Amino acid sequence: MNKQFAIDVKEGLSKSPKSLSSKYLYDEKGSALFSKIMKLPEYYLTNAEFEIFENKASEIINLLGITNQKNFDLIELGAGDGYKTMELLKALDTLCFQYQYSPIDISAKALNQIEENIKQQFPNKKICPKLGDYFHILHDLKPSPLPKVVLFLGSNIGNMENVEANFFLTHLSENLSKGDKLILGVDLKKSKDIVLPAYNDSQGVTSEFNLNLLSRINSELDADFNTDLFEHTPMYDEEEGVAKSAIKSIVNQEVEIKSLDMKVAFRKEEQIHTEISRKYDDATIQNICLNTGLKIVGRITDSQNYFADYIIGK
Ligand code: AVJ
Repeated sequence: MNKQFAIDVKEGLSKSPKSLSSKYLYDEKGSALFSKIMKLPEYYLTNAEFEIFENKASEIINLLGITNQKNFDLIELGAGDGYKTMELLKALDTLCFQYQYSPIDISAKALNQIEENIKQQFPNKKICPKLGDYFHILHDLKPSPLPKVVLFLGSNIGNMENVEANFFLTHLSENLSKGDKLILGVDLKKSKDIVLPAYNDSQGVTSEFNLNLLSRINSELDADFNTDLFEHTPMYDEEEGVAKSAIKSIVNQEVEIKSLDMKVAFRKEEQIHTEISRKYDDATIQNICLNTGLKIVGRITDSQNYFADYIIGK
């Protein structure tokens, strides 16, 4: 992982335009900052999806087409703190469903947190956390004879380009059986006035989150980025429905990355692209499902129509 980080940083800062993968935003500090982002008033995504799970869990459950006589596997990819999922678990329990919950995350800390939260809320629940990259762990899931419901929430898929998302769904589909379901939570295309502040909050948490990537390079790769000389730069292309974040150099400068044995020159205003957060509509979802063997079964939105959870079936 660390070696891969070094390789990717070297490559990303050598090319033009410069870029760094958004997956590297989530070191310990970055994960804590993301938790803080989810509580910001401007970051409407979390509340919108929470509202869906709080008020419409039974509609979602109906669309899954599973009876409460049968046991099933509930698998969550990139579970984070599991706080939205808890609402779904409550609803499933109320309706006497039997299932085994398997959160998958690359952060051991996140998994421990979920395990603790679940134990408190549901002392008798059997949970089966799996540590690792969910793309790889999907292979282990196939042998289970039980029906599967996979959760991929929070518009996490929005960090992928549409071709990557299509590739990801193809891989997921290969590890599902007929009748299995995916609950895909996505942020919907909407006006810039609402989207942009979500990535440019007034307290500067998102800025800190983005610039933390430079601090991470400083500490893990022995570099000398001065974060005061860089600026968080959020953008939203309303037509395309993509929010983009970059880190912009405020001045002409050179940065040394000792472990990589490299010096990187930045022109004033030059950007490092760090993240895309794609927004969706029915057509885009249909598009990323094309040729994957997966089909849209239903779609549940929050009261403001900001966010949707698509129920997708094999
Ligand atoms: C976790 C990928 C859904 O893109 O909205 C939040 C990450 N970045 N603020 C998103 C993020 C800046 C978030 N996802």
